[in-house]
Amino acid sequence: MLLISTIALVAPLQTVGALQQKVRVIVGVNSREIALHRGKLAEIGAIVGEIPELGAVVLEIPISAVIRIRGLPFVKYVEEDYVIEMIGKTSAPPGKSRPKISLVSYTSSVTVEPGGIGEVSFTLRNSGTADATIIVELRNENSIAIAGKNLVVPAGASVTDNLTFTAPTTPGTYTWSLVVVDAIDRTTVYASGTVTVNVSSSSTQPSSSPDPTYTDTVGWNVKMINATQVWSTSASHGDAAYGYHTVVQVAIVDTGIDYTHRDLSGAVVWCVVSLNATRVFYRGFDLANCADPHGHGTHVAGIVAARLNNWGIAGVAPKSVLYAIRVLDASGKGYASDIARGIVESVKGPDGLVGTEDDADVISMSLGGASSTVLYDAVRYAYSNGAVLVAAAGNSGGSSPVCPACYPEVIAVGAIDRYYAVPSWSNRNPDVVAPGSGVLSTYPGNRHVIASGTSMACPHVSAAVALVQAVRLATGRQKLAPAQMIELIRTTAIDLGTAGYDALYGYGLIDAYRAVSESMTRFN
Ligand SMILES: [Ca+2]
Ligand SMILES: [Ca+2]
Repeated sequence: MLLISTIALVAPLQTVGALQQKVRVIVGVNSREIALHRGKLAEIGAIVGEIPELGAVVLEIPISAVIRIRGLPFVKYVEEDYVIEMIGKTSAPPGKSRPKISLVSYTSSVTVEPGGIGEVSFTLRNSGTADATIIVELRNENSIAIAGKNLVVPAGASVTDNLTFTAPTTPGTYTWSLVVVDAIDRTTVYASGTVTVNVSSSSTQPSSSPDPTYTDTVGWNVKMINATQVWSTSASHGDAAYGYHTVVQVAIVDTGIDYTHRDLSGAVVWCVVSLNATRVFYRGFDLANCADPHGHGTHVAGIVAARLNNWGIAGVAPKSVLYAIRVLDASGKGYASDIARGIVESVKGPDGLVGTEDDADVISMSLGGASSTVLYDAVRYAYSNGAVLVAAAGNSGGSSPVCPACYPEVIAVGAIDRYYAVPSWSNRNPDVVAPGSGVLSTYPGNRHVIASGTSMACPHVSAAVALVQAVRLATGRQKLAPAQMIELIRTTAIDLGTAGYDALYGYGLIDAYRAVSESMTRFN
């Protein structure tokens, strides 16, 4: 990343030719005074684009002019308009050595109410010479993991922990198993034991089964975050239980969306294009402008909104309404100025005005890069105007989320796989985690493909936010403000890994059902 400060420092050492090289910068001025300063800026370089709401002017100038721009009294900041990328697919982590793990003791019998929360505790011992990264799973009679936890057991040490699970809603005696597998090579089973789960009713709980009306494939990822439990409230909440409400819209800020995909039929209602440092710009209802030449945005969109249409798959909020905000080009890249403008346009919505019902309620960003002033200004603009921002934590395995997930106003989402393990590439210290490894979703050309990345985790949270807002509105409540939503999403997550917040899982796995139900009891 070429920083402006670096250019300014090295510039005197460059040849005259290098000083004439053009650089694209964003110049920040008071948003009310753009018209006043435009002329002065145009004397120094070519104005490429503007984001008036943020007081941002995109300029192409010779490198030698950076210092001159900096010296202007009305200039608040100057920064390079650098490239931000989609957070795409990555390969699986390499294999590891296999330590010696044994299950010393565990809860072999547990009694729980239908749909209630049960607990199984266990003690593991590692008698090998290397630390062990393992997964402990509680599997049901069909060998499907009901609960799981990623643990490190140091060499020569014992670890005691527990798993909590949601019991079946049908009373009866179930024979489940507690299984300890290697976190990397899951075919390696270190230990296992039988757990008898007695489900006996003393009260009736709402059904947690997926909607029986439809035959769409409901992926493990959708079930894992308890979205189907939200759908099962449709008898009382109507289509809001599927994420639909007339004034709830989710902006997918990405490579575009294949709006012609049969599984996204009718989902996309509006389009913004901001590409090539805002030089290519469109806002309107001609959705063809927002077609997806890459595939990434279509995959993300399907995780949110793939339709319940008895075909293909179902997304987390399968009746939600999308805005296609195309800010990344066919190679999955865009400039900070493009993304900032895309965010601003999402907030304003089709009517071009902030604070109206068509403003995007959720801004889903499966993209990231270094921090920038214009990007953070756009994030704060959205946040202060009521939009909930959600972003991918990043796929570099770094110790903190990339930007915009790096900002406190944005929910940073890390990935877990179907075994509740955090892939090595998922950036640490997210707010929450969501399914992001091996996720089936929509792909251009009426196809469905499996993809991995925190890009795939992010839209699960975006959709859950849409479910919360839609159900709140459908039940006569106000939408939650962004700060309230961040608090809700964090505190209703299923705690995984070390108790409380930890670097791997953040506050834990997003739980759409708990978020929706607690939003009703905790907020007016
Ligand atoms: Ca479908
Ligand atoms: Ca509006």
